Amino acid sequence: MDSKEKTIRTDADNDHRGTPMPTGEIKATLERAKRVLVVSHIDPDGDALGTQLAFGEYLRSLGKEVILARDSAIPDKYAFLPDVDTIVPVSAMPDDIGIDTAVILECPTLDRTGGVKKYLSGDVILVNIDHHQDSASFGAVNWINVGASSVGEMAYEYLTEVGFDISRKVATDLYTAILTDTGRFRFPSTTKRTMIVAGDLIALGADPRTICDQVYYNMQPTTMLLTGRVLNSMEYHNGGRICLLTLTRRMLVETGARESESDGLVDFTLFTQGVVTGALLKEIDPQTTKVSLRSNNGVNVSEIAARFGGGGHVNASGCHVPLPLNEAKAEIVAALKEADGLAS
Ligand SMILES: [Mn+2]
Repeated sequence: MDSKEKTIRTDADNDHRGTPMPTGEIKATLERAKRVLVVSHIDPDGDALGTQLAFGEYLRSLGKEVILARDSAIPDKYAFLPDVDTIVPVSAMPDDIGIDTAVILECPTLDRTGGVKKYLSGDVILVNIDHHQDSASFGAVNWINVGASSVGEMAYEYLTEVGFDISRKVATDLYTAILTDTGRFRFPSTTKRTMIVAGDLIALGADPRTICDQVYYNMQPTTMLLTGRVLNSMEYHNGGRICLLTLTRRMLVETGARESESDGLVDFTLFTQGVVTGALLKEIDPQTTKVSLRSNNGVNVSEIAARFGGGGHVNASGCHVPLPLNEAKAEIVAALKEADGLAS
């Protein structure tokens, strides 16, 4: 799930919806454990990695054997997190890892752990910590707080409650988790409590300038060149209410950027006054166009994505359209115009 999709949560003033923190239950379960696996979701983000590292430190402080596992690669922008390379790819793990307990962070279902799921069956006791609305209670212990900005914020509440001594390193992990999952303290999930926690983490040694720069303002030259090319493709339609961006194969070749370097570019479609819906069209091959859709009003872009076999959320969705770029663009503009007319 990309970060934008988290904006769909509402009622963010309520800090503690969902189940109350089962502090004693989590603590007792982890204290009984010998060997603990800590895992988060595929394609990990800052919240996944930061909170995973923080839990690793906490469990080691309890004298536990700890395995931090991941399904997918760690994005370059999180390489600065201390000891992030101790999170082991599942491809490098043996068949039997001898765990008795697992902490699963921000996974609505076990499938979200990707290849790590194979270790999460049998007698393994599962501790499920999440803040997603649709989270299933698959654990022996479940703590779901859909009002929390991030599992990083939840982890802070738990770790302080149990008296864990948060080091500068763990403060950096948790601050990164909260910063990124709130879209730099921007999404509606950002509460007064979120800011207090972030402030506490700064007091414990997290450096807001360095962390923000590492994550957001430390791009590869190829990424910046690609960003420039894609922004140069900007088009407005429907009297400036629809904004389109286009990414061609040629732009990738000419800038030397990988496709993954276009992550987040779709956000630019909503940065113009008066724009209510946006789309980024990516040429996958001569007959296929990948479309990312965004809206910031009543337009439900997931309905448009569903027409092309895709899906997502009301304000952030995606699909693959089996048409060349220009034909896909015409279809998407028509669909967005129609939806905007119905919504307004
Ligand atoms: Mn999260």
